[in-house]
Amino acid sequence: MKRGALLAVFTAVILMLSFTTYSAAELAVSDMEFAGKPFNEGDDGRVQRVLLRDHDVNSDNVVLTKLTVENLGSATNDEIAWVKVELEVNGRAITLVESEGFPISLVLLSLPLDQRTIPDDASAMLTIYVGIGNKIVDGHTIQTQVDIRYSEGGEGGEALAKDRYPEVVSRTENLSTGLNADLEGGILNPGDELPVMQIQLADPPDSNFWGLQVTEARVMGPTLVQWILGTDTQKIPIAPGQSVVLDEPILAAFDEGAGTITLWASIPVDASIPSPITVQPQLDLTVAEGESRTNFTFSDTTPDTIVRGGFEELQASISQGGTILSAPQEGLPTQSSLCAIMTGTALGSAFKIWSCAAWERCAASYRTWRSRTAKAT
Ligand SMILES: [Ca+2]
Ligand SMILES: [Ca+2]
Ligand SMILES: [Ca+2]
Ligand SMILES: [Ca+2]
Repeated sequence: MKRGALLAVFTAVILMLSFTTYSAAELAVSDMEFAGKPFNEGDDGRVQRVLLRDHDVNSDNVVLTKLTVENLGSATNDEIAWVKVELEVNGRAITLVESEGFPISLVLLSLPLDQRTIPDDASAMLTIYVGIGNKIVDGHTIQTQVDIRYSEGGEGGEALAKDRYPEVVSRTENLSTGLNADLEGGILNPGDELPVMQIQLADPPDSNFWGLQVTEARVMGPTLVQWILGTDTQKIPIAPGQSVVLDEPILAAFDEGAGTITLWASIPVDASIPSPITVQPQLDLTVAEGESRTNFTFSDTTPDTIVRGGFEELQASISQGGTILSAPQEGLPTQSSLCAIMTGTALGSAFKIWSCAAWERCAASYRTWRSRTAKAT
C-alpha cells in the first residue's frame, strides 16, 4: 500500500474513533409529554418539561454547554409576551434564561458550573414557561423543541426533545354564552318582580384561575320597569337605557365553571298602565375574566306583557311563572284573594299559599265558576 493510501486509512480510522468517542457521552433526554390547558390572553404557564438523565458506567458529571429552544407551532412572537427556561437539579430550580420570544439560543458557559451541572447518574428537569400577550390568533399553537449540548468527562453530546403535545392559544371571548330558552314569556302586574331573561355563561378549560364576572351592563327596555341584574345571591338594580359600571362585579361563573345571570323586571305597585306594555329587553353585558373584557348583547326572545292588575285581567294573569301568592287577604279583592275565595269555596277549604300550578288550577276553576254563574243568571 502506498504511503498516501495508508495516511488516508489512518485518517479515516482516527475520524471514526473520534466520532465514536464524541457520541459516547450519553445523556438521556426525554420529553415528558406535558399537555397544558389552552392559554387565554395574558395567561402564562408551562408548555414543555424535559427530563435529562445521566446513567452510565463512568463517574463523570454532565455539564450543559448550550441550549436552543425554538417554537415549531404557529404562534408568532407578537402573541408571546415572554419565555422562561428553568432547570431543576437536586430540588433546586434555576432560571437559565428569560426571553421575549423564540428562538432562544444560549451558550451556558458563562453560568457558574453548579447551575448547569447534572451530577453523575442523577437527573434534572428542564421546564419551559411562556407568558401570552394580549393580541392572539385563536387556535395558534406553541410547540417547543429543545436542543441541548453538553460535555461529560472529555466528551460531548447533543440531544433534541420535541414537545409531543402543543399548547393552544384561545381567545377569552370563546367563553360560551346562551340565552335560556326555557324561560317563558308571561304577564307582569304592578308589584310583580319576575325573571324576564336568563343568560348562561361558561368558562371553558384554560390555563388561568379566573372565573367570569359581569362588570358592566346596559338594559334597553320600557323605562317604567325597574331592572335588577344578578344571581340568586347577588342582585343589583340597573337604571334603564344607560351603561352601568358595577361597583361590585357579579360573579357569573367560577374558573372553568358555568353559571346563570338573570334579569328581573320589577313593576312598581303604583305604575300607571293605561294599555299593555311589551317587555322585550336587550341586555348588553361586559364579562371579565382576569384582565380580559368581552362584550355581549342578548335580545329577549320571549316577550312579557305588563298589564294593569285587577279583576277583569284575571284571565290574562294566569301565566305568571314561579310566583308565590298568599291568600286570602283583607281589603280590596286582588286576583289572588279572589281566586283563593273561588277555589276555597269550590273545594270547601282555605288555602294559604299558592304555587304556580295551584294558581293555574284556581284560575281554571274561577273561569268555570264564572261561566256557570253567567249561565245561571
Ligand atoms: Ca456520568
Ligand atoms: Ca406541551
Ligand atoms: Ca377562559
Ligand atoms: Ca378561567
